[in-house]
Amino acid sequence: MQGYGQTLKRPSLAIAAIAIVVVTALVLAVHVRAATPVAVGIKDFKFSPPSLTVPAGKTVTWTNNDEWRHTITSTTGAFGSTGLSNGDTFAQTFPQPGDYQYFCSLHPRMQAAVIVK
Ligand SMILES: [Cu+2]
Repeated sequence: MQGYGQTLKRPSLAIAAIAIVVVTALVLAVHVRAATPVAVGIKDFKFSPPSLTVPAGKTVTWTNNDEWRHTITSTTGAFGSTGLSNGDTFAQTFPQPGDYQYFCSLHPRMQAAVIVK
């Protein structure tokens, strides 16, 4: 009789364990998607990615990974950073949809865009 009881318990424990794993995976997947950083890197005199599309309301963070100072300067003057040294970051929130072109004021050939949908 004892053995019979154990065979009944084991499948329900296995199902519970699988359910916990599945729910945890789903929660993590949703969390990772929501927390996906909207980031632009600066390296070798380039913004990467050169064109970034984000939903309205997102905050984009730039990080200077270069040995040279760079700025994030809007072509319309809508936003702009000071000179960023290696490791410095600059964050800008984009509440309104639009095509936001920017460049580096120290190296004007460095050009990129944030497209807000
Ligand atoms: Cu620059």
